[in-house]
Amino acid sequence: MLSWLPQNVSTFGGSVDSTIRLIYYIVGAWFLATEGLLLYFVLRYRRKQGRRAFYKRAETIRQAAWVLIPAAIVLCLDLSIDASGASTWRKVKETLPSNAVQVEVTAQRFAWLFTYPGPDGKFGTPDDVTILGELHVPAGKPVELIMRSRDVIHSLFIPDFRFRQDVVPGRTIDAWFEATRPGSYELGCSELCGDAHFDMRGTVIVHDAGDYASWLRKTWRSAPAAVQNLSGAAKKG
Ligand SMILES: [Cu+2]
Repeated sequence: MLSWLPQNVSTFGGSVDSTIRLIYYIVGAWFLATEGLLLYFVLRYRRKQGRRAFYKRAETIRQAAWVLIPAAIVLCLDLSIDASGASTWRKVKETLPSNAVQVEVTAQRFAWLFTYPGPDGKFGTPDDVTILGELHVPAGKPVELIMRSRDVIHSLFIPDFRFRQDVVPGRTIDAWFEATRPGSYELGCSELCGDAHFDMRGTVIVHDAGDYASWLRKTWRSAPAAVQNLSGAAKKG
């Protein structure tokens, strides 16, 4: 029924999907019930010779129950959606795994820059490596993104991971995900940020653990040239 959702390749994607599914079925069932009833009443009580419309107040408990009981059911279903959403929210947004691979994310009009700490493991040192539009991560390991914006609000969106996080100028925002399967996945900006907003499209490349280590080594070796080329390319955009 929900086959239009993209594939799920993250550890928390299943929880996000189950909340989406819950909303979908609850709202869907009420939509069918209320529209069906509306259609029935429209036909059943249509205009007829000799029958006049009249206004009826719900003065007895029995009459008021027609409104109060459905309202109570809607409230209970709302609370169950809230409960499901809150536990997913806590997992995705309020906990940060401690052993995560860290990558700095810089958003600017109109590019994503991904910075790796280099062999010394520290950010802000000369051996940092910055890559334009390509986020490389290992599979099966939590990845922490340390996110900043240079200009306006952007939003990093990776549909296959059920990952989306706004990046707000003046703030550093931490977010995380853990990809379950190696492969190449689309990322984009989901906050309209200017006339070349569509250019903020990129790729997440999920390596298996061994591949990721060798990719890192290769990237560090060729780093200085790569960084210069990439920061030049980013400025042009
Ligand atoms: Cu943007």
